Amino acid sequence: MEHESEMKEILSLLLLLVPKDTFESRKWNATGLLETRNITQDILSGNALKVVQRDEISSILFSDDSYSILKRFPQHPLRDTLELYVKHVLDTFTKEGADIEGELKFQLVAISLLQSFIQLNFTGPSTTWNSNKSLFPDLEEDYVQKESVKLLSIDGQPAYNLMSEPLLIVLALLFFEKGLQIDYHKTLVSRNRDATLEELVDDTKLRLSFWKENTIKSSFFWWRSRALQIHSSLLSEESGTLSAITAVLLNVNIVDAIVPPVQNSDIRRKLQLIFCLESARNAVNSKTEHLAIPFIEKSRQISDLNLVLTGAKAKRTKFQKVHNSALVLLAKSKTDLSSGQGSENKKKSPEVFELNSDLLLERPEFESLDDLELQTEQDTKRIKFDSDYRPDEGMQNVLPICTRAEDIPVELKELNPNEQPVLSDVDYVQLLLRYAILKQTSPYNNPLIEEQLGAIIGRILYTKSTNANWLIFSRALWERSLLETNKARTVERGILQMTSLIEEIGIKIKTRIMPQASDESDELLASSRLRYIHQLPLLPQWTLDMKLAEKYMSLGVLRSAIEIYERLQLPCEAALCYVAVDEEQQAEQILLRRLEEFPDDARAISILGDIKQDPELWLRAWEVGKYPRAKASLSRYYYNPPASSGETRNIGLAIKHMNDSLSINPLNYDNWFFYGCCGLESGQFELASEAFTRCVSIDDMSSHAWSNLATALLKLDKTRPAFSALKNAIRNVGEADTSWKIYENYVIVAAKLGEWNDVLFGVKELVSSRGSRQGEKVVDITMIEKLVQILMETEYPNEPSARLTHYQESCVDLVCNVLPTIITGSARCWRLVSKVELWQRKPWAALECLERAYRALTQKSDLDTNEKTWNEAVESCCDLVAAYESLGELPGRHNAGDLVCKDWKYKARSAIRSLLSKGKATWEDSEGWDKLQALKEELTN
Ligand SMILES: *[C@@H]1O[C@H](CO)[C@@H](O)[C@H](O)[C@H]1NC(C)=O
Ligand SMILES: *[C@@H]1O[C@H](CO)[C@@H](O)[C@H](O)[C@H]1NC(C)=O
Ligand SMILES: *[C@@H]1O[C@H](CO)[C@@H](O)[C@H](O)[C@H]1NC(C)=O
Ligand SMILES: *[C@@H]1O[C@H](CO)[C@@H](O)[C@H](O)[C@H]1NC(C)=O
Ligand SMILES: CC(=O)N[C@H]1CO[C@H](CO)[C@@H](O)[C@@H]1O
Repeated sequence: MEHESEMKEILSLLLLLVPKDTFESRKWNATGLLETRNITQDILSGNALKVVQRDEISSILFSDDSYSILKRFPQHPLRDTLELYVKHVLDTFTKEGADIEGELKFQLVAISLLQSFIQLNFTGPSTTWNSNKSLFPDLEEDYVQKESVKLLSIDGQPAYNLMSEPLLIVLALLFFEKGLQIDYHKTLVSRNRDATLEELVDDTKLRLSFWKENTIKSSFFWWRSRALQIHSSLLSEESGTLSAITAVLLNVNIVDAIVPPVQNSDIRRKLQLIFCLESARNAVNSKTEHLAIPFIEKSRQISDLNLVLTGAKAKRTKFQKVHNSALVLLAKSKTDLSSGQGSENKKKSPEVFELNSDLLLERPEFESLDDLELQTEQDTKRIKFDSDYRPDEGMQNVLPICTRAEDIPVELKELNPNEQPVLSDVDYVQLLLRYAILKQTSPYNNPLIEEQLGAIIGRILYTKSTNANWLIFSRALWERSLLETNKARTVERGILQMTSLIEEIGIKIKTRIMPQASDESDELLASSRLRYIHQLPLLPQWTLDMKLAEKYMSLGVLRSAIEIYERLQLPCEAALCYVAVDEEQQAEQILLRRLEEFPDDARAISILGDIKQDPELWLRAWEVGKYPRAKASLSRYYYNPPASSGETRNIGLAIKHMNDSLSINPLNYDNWFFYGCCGLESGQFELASEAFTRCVSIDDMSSHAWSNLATALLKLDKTRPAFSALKNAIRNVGEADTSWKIYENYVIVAAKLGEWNDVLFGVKELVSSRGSRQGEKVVDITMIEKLVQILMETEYPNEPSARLTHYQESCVDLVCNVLPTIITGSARCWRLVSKVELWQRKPWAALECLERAYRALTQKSDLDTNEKTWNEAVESCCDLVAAYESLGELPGRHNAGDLVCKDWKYKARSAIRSLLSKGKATWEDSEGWDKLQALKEELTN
């Protein structure tokens, strides 16, 4: 195709949202795709709205034909009107444009609409586009706004009422759908409720595979995923549908189609990098953070970012003399990547940073790197980061930690912690994503986690640079202020920062905290602010206020929180606020008022249902909007009905309702888990195994889910798969008190499969973790006997230099080293130890074991009263005597002519005598007594 490579390059640079200069400096062909390039340039200069004002574009968008279609609204529904309109626009573009250029231009218009919407609601600076003027000149603006917002409802959730220019995003979404020839039945704009999520996913996959080598379509897929993420951010909760389709769209093939693998260029690497970052971001946005971990790890490999968290001595303020231990994140970008950012980095960024406000940016001063494990617990100012702190494997990938300074990679050790090098912008983005993953997967308000989070933010904010990107920098400031509000010492300052940031972000005003805009044009600002918007977690303007309100709530300042929610017109959130302080009446009133105006707000109906615990309301919420949480509430209700309802547990209904909820939102881990437990409880093991399989596909580090999956599989006689599930459970098991149960199952299943190495491993874990607390009671002696029997069947190596097999070595360690530390009175155990000592040709040690067994048993306090104890003691005495006899004269420990026990006869006799004298009072007539007497006779002869 003519201009193929040029087109690929244009689309790549556009996906990367490179600075205008970078784009201009490429060596383009003199002819061809000229218009496309000019339009792209408008978008890259932060002037997306100018695109629709270009003559050749506006003559299509706003032609007489177009207006005659648009006039159908409001007699006809807005959705139908726009369907016709967008179809008309696409047809006109592809009819008029020469070969590919028509389709390309159509895509560029879609991108312009999307970027303009983002600028208007996320990043600023504000610009002018007036929907009613452009498309519906005769209609009331409010009416167009309201009807447009309605089209953005999905999965029962309404979109935010007061967003600016909703029609822009609606159009962008429709343009992307039309460009991919998605039919009306499968649309996500005013989603058709009869199309199941499965159908939508299959349809998307079909298109992806059909066009997997088509560059323009691949770019369409990618941009559509971005648009869906924006759509998702306009809702109060995550939407299963939007997250699932985004994840499908972000298919690795799209990178290949845009820059083929043969072309191992810098651009390709950058595209792969943002692809990974966007995939990770989707997982973060949809609250399935564990799915982000492989992508974030891949991002690190591609960009070659080197990072590690470690300890350092630090002074926190100018006035503080003592040095405390603090955490510091050492990080370094691969150099050629940051210089590869080229002209942009050399040039000053449009916004200037002054970071010396004491109040706002108190920064620690690091003295030297420090081992973390050296810290003492008594010193409360220090971080307790003791040496057995062991973050799990996944979290190690999110934030690698070095507890000892000597383990820090050389490259990072050389860095001055106070003046770390500037990172490339994408690496900052990566840090912010790692931050989000860590934050979302960690317990709230855990001081150690907060320190770690603080260290990440510190690494972003404390770099001496006048070139930081506005979006990255303001996000870091925002997160930092949220962290500050979690600490008593800094909570007021945190709130103050939040408030001023809300005022400042997006508005070009003279500022104290935020970067100040120099005299550059709005366009330059807009483009640099938009550069990484598709890789970072999305925060529309109003959600900043919502976070502030949440913060007020958590501090107990109810009035301020409610004021904010009312100003933002978020009745559901205000109602939840009242519920939190047990003012249900108020909450109900707010919701009822909302429902008068918006009777189809499924989320509001469902929340009302939650307050009143009324199944009718949940059913209605499902009916009007298929709101998945309504069904989840119903499910939990029937699983555990309130006493007042007079109902009893109905697992069948609980399962049925949860099944419905999961069909709309299949990305909810907790709901799958609950569903699985219902399956186990009701004996539906296929269902349970499906459910827990879904759980571990969302979070493969959940030991509980793996273990429950194993339980279900065992019931289905799938022993081998159950065993591998248990292996995963064990890999991820923490220090939880219940972990021994998992090991116990593991041992049983491994034994069933004859995996003796695994049995051994499990038994050892059990003995060492529980044994130290509960002693020999927890020892599964039968299992250990089995293990010893297997050991006995092998040969102890004859050559002194020969090595033991792994099994032999490990079994010897368990029986001879671990077991003796916990057994006290069990002759059976000691006999086992003795057997193994003998196996490894240590008769002296074997004899010692039997002596210890004898001593333990003869010292038992119920020797006089309990015949069983007496008999056991007699038996151990017999064992001991027999051992003296057979082992006594063997060569001894030193192998220097010494014997195992030279005076064995004497010792044997005194052992018998001592036991006889102990039993004399009670057991003179017993069988045991006679046995001892006979033994004594034998010895004297
Ligand atoms: C310029 O156009 C010619 C012919 O149309 C093509 O062979 C060449 O690859 C193009 N160059 C670039 C940089 O796209
Ligand atoms: C593209 O832009 C250049 C300069 O910016 C202008 O000279 C040229 O006429 C434009 N071409 C088209 C087709 O818009
Ligand atoms: C747009 O809406 C405003 C206010 O709702 C109305 O006054 C105006 O007539 C409408 N049309 C135009 C072209 O602005
Ligand atoms: C819901 O139940 C149907 C019928 O039993 C089953 O085919 C489907 O897989 C279930 N859905 C989920 C999400 O488990
Ligand atoms: C409704 C709303 O929050 N609008 C905001 C969208 O974002 C721009 C730019 O940040 C703000 O100026 C608007 O106030």
